[in-house]
Amino acid sequence: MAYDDLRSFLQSLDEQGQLLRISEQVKAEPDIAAAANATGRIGEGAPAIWFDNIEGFTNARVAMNTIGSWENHAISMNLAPNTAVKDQIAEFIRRWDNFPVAPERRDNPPWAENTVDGDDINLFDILPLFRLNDGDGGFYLDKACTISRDPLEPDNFDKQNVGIYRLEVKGKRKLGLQPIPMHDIAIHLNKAEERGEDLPIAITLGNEPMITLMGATPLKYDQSEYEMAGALREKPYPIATAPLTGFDVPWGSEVILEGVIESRVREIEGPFGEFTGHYSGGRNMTVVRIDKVSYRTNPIYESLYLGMPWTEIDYLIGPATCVPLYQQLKAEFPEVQAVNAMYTHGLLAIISTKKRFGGFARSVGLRAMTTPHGLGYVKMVIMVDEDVDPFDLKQVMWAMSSKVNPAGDLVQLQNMSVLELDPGSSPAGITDKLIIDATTPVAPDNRGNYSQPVKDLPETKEWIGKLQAMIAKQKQENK
Ligand SMILES: [Mn+2]
Repeated sequence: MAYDDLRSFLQSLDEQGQLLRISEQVKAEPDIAAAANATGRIGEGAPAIWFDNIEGFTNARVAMNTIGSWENHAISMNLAPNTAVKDQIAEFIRRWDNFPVAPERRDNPPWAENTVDGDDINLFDILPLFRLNDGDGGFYLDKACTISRDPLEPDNFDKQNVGIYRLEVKGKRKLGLQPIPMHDIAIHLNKAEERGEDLPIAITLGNEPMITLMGATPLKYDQSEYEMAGALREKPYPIATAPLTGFDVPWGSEVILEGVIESRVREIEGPFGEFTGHYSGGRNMTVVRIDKVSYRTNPIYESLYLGMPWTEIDYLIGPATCVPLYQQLKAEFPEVQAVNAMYTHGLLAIISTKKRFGGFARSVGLRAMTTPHGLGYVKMVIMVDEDVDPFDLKQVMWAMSSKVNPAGDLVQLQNMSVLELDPGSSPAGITDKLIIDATTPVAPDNRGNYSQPVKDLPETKEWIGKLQAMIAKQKQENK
């Protein structure tokens, strides 16, 4: 069963023992963020956490860490909680091929229950805001979907974008928004600002998990996140029409904020503890004016703790980064076997491929750096042979240690693009990039003395089963 709203997802987490209700009274700061931070420090299988007894707030309900473990990621995809990571990614790839699935437009969205307009808007009345890290410059909405349209083609559904961008709450109806230049919203904003116009946006909070995953997935510019969400949940995605902008927004959201990014206005935003494990510092960012708010009665406020990896965001963007990179590479190079880009949003990617000819693996690594995601993220690529599993880091380290000769296996590209948040970039947003070719050279690349690889003996498989049975029997007898 696909989830139509956050509440049905929370119910499913609850039914499968993956939602922990914290009934003791907590302080909004620092308890909520500290507890969410702790979910990443208690080992695998951490649950979502729920707060409804928060000092100083009336009727506030907060959900954190909803996708913050492999179990919860599996449940978000309607898989059994114990589904192996590799199998979750394989299923992600399988469902991806159903794209596009047309959305289903519905009436009477639950968020239409309450509305506030213009100067009557006070976000602090509606959202129980709290800071995440002790060095943050303010309150952040970091798990909201922002919807925008191409100003030159407002009726083009495919170019309407759903993305997750960090939003600082700066006033009763004022936000700061970070549009990464490589992301689709920056293309929309650039087109609007070239014409001196504001860019209308709709921001949706408290969403079911699939549109959150799609908002974090680097799709192509004209691929609809709603049509991909339909493919991934194997059912048309329910959308509704936002009252002010007319944009398509999730039918089941808890809160919808509508307004504009003000044309050519920039203001200091930050600092904010980021996915890189470092604070971003204060930087000039866009300013958002909210003109209309629609919300469910007693909305559930969902947020995401972000800081030193791993945190919820690493689960959220792990498969969502691996799969589009794999699909985009595979379309041009069918030799590509697997992509592991789960480390720091794909600043490092590990790619396994068959080789058509000498130098081929390095070319695949270069192509990864010019995919939509690669432009802003893929800074280092480790290329491995087709029989090395990029998700098995022991095998990857074997390939690194035995297959690499720095004399010919490092390709360094100077002054390439990366997102400004990359702490090593200098100036911010510019970095050298590196391909480490840990594949076995093939002709005419006749370097090295690799001779014949040592393979497991044909009889080893049989002995694995035999030994396992004997060990189990021995354990049973020693009990
Ligand atoms: Mn998009």
